[in-house]
Amino acid sequence: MIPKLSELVELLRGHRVFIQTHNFPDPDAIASAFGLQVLLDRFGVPTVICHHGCVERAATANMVAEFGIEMITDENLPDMTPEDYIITVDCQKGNANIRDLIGDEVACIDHHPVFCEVDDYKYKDIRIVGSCATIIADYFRQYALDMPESVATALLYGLKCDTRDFKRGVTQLDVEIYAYLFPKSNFQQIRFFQSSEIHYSELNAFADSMRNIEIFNGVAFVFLDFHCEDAFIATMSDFVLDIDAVNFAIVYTRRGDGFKFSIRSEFDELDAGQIAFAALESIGSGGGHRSMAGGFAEESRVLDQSIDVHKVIQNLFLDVINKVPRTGLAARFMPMSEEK
Ligand SMILES: [Mn+2]
Repeated sequence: MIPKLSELVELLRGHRVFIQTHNFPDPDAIASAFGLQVLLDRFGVPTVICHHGCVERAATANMVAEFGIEMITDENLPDMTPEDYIITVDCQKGNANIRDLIGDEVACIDHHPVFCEVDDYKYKDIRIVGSCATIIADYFRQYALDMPESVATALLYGLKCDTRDFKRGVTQLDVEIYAYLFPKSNFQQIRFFQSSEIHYSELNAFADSMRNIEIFNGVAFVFLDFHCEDAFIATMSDFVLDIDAVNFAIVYTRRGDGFKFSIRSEFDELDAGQIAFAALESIGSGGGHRSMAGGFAEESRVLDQSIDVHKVIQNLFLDVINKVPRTGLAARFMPMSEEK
């Protein structure tokens, strides 16, 4: 059941409202927040977009600058109070990718599977579709509101990013929303954003990490042994999955007191979110979609198992993956194997 937008508007009216994206927001998160801000403004509900962490990619920063999207980082929000309302977009309260701010998370609009149940949202629209931008665009479509070109372009860019140009996690609604946004958006701008997704400064890192790739029966592990942004890990795991010998990609790097993971799967049967959840349960946390997921492992808990951290990580994932029953494409191209 899709909740009604009017319920959200009624809930928010008279309150100070913040739209919070996940930390280090990506194009889908920012486009969704921007679209929702414009939408709520139509109903006389002003909002402030906020987030923790910087905008990592030049492509994403270009989008923010082109459309004049105003976003405030949490350090610059000293006056938020517990009475203020927060709508989380492209993320859910309680997950590792969103900082818990002092305001009250009353609403959630997201497209990720639920791994951490929150029962006190007053408004919840969680639909498992290709992007959060799809859900925001669907509000405009359902209510037949006209959409500025900037919003359409941002939402379409978010949709293209999260589905990697319609290569993963695509649903019927995403296709309908593509057709809806297409005539309203500016493709030249999207092309400009899309052509800045890899930074020149990362080329060496790219080449070095490819030399460290290890593949076991279609499952690839790449450890990025240098400081890199979340967005770079995501780009790398997309890239590794494109290799013919790889059907499942696990890319990770050191972050704080542990390791940050980006995970990709090309077979529905090997659900990346479920596998990340199960593999990382004993050393941290993981979750996400069928085709893309993420996670975190605490180094101290990895070291509890062995000093060879990479072996621990590989074994945890391979143990889970090797037990997943295969029937469809995975059975043909990635049969069960004892080999490690
Ligand atoms: Mn998203």
